[in-house]
Amino acid sequence: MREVREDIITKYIVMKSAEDWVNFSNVDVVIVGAGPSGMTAAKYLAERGFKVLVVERRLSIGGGIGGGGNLFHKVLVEAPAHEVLNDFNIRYEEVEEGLYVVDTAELEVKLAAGAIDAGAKFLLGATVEDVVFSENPLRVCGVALLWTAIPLSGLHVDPVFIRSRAVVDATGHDAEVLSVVAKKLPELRVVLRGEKSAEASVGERLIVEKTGRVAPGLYAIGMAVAKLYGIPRMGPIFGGMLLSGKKVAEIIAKDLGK
Ligand code: 48H
Repeated sequence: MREVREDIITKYIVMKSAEDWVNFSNVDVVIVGAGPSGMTAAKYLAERGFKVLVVERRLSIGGGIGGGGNLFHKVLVEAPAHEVLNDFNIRYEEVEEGLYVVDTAELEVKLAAGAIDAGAKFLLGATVEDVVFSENPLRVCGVALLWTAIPLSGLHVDPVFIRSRAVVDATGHDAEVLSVVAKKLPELRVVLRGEKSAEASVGERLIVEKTGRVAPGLYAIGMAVAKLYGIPRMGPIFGGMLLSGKKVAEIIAKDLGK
């Protein structure tokens, strides 16, 4: 095997990471959260030629996919969201007409692979804790982030910033980006109504319907949409998450002119 000195290992890890940080300090779209909706949006946006950064708090991808339903390793997907599965080359079994069962491990790794192959960049272990905004014109134009280990440590450390033309809240049930904006930028009039108890088909339909722009530069997808508009939860059926991610890519493409 080729020999390598320890300092050389350090040098290239730090140098190449820093190159990525410089390159991704200014992007077209920041997607906060690498769950099903965020990774779906990342692929379709990157395919359209946008520079896309996915920021994920954990060291793993998938968000709520891995937990399946009560840790059973399958989720359901309903038509027409199987078309998204086809785009990502994810296998499924049709158990009833228009109703499909998907393996969670395959779903999460192939959503990530699809997004990465399309050109999206993933930054793991980083937490978005605030947004960047401009007053004139009034809009969200980036995020503030910290390595996740920092908030966990309780140390007082200032964040670094990423500028972007669009920020997508794909943080799931907690809608963390929308929550910060609701609290700190009242002029953007973001009010979170809170997610409702389960009514699966209604939740699935409304999440896709309501996916879109929340304020200039700010978009919501997936369960963050449920939290924002008071939409029912749906349990381990993921068609709405996939279609929400796909829809926001179309909306952002229109807004940003591609
Ligand atoms: C960086 C963050 C931050 C932050 C959170 O929860 P997710 O899987 O989100 P969705 O909306 O794509 O999918 C929801 C689905 O998994 C689900 O929970 C369903 C369908 N529930 C139905 C029901 O009835 O319960 O992923 C969100 C991701 C996670 O990986 C978080 O770690 C990450 O976002 N995240 N990343 N900065 N501030 N907050």
